[in-house]
Amino acid sequence: MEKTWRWFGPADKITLTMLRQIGVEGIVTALHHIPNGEVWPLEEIEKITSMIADHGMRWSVVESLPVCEAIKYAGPERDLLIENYKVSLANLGKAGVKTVCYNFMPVLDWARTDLEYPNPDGTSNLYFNRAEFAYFDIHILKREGARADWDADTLSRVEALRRKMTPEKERRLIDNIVIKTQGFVNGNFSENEENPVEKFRNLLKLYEGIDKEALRENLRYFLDAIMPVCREYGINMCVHPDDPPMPVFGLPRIVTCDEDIEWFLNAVPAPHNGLTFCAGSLSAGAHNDVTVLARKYAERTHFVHARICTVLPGGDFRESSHLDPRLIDVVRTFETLRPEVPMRVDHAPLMLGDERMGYNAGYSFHGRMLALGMVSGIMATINTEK
Ligand code: DNO
Repeated sequence: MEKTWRWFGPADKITLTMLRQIGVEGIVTALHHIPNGEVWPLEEIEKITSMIADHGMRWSVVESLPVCEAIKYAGPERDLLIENYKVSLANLGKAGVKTVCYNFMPVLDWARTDLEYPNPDGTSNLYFNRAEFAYFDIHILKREGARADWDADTLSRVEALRRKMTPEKERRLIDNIVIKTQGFVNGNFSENEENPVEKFRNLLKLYEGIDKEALRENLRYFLDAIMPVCREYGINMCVHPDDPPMPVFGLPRIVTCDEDIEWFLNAVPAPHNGLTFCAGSLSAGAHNDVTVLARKYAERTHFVHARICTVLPGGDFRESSHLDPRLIDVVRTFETLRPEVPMRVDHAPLMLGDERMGYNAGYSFHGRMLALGMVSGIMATINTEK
């Protein structure tokens, strides 16, 4: 696999010069300054491709070319937005950037409750506390019918939490779930959102009456519309699985399990319609065996996110080591079947001063560098075994 790294553009504190020194071959990035739904102009794309080329690397993957909410819930402006999306894809194709990651998750791009959960060794990681997440749903968002969506065990943990909750802890939860995890990747929220909870409620309202079937049909509609452009320019689209791979806030989900992936790949059977195999997102659901899924869907996997989660009793989950044997198996599968697939590490720990640098949540420098070293070691070992 090609060793890539998610870089957040010229304003990223982690520079291309640094990345070249640590063995990165390809860059994963986006035109973060262009609002969701607007066309990505060819000149803007080319500025980035040549900046990366000047540093001895290539722009391997777009992550993400965002799909606007109106495409997901089939709002009146969806055809216009899809036309814009097609122009952006064509421009990317002309500039030679041919792997495009996106997701089709309503409202939320990914979810964590804790961004600096302490590890025994003094590092920290992202963490998903199911009870805190349910607390946010029931007591902060006050979503109608929320309580009925949670099991008895989680509800009793929520009750225990409620007794010791403080306004400060509530603020931190809102900040983690809505601002810090979404602000840098999801055009719906900005870092200085005045009333994030109200905004969140309004976004949820857009999906009233949209069930899983409707969401699936809207995804099929979107893919049918863009596939001709993908064929013309040789672009591989790679949907990112839902993170976490289970229902949240009563919203329909799209890529959470084997059955979903099978539906998705068969709905539009073109080779350009493929997956971002994010072992991390899929492994956060105890129902998924990532090694089995990796093997089954290797042929339609155009991009790999190398990380893995451990599900704990009660449904919490944490990011596991990049040397977890399940991740080694996933890497082995892709090394054998698709050697040219770009791979990036993801959600590494904060360590050795990362915590003071203000990096985007999950995107530390030292932690990711160590993780890349680990995954590179796995790849080199597998190569010598061939
Ligand atoms: C979080 C990421 C996601 C991912 C998007 C892809 O760290 O895995 O933000 O990039 O969902 O569209």
